[in-house]
Amino acid sequence: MQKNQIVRLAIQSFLGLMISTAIVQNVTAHTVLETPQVTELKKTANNIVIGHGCGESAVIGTSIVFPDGTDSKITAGADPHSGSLTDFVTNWGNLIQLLQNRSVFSEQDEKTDSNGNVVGFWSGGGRGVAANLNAYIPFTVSAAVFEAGSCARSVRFDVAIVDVCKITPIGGFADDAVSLWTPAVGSQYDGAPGGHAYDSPAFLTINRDLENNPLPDTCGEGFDVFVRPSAAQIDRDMPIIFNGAQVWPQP
Ligand SMILES: [Cu+2]
Repeated sequence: MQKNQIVRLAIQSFLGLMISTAIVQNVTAHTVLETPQVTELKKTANNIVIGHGCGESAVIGTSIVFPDGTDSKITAGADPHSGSLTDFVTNWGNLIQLLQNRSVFSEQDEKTDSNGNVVGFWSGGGRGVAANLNAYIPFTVSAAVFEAGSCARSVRFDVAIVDVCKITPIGGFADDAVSLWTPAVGSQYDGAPGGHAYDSPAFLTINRDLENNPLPDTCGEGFDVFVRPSAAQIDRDMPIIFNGAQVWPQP
């Protein structure tokens, strides 16, 4: 009898905890990748998941920047890595491809670097995403190949995303104008320390295929690699250019 009561109380408090956790998650569902972890040597379909509006304001567009690997900040294990990203991933340039889909926004395009490699994309226009709803922006990630001789067991990329609710100049960024899901690397899109989601980029982690591309014996456990875009790259690649003109932020 006493034991039954204890069990019932335990179940009740567990359910209570689950409900309160669900409420908290609902409020803080930031914009992320639907599939934040993928495996080397496999092409994967993915989505940017727009998590909520800018406060009560509808999202009218979104702009995404992946680290280009050229001037990115690379950390190997706990140590800064001064060498190239190709020491760990041999083919990072141009693995991202935007999939056309006008169900969320009416316009979209990729962003490319001077070599024509896709470094991000944007989507915007139309009636927008209601502030209380989620939306998917689909894209693919082609098969990444880990450098066989490296000790990297995973590479995590910080993905900088800005959800736009009002078109303003950079100086007009406020909580009802933009949601900044960016790494704080000193770009104009950092936002303010302590602000909503400050320094909370989305992540794309590529895990090494340890069966088909095992770590060299000398590696032991191996290490994780972290790649953040540079401030210069975010400043260059975040603006939305439409028909040759910058439409966001207002120049
Ligand atoms: Cu949020």
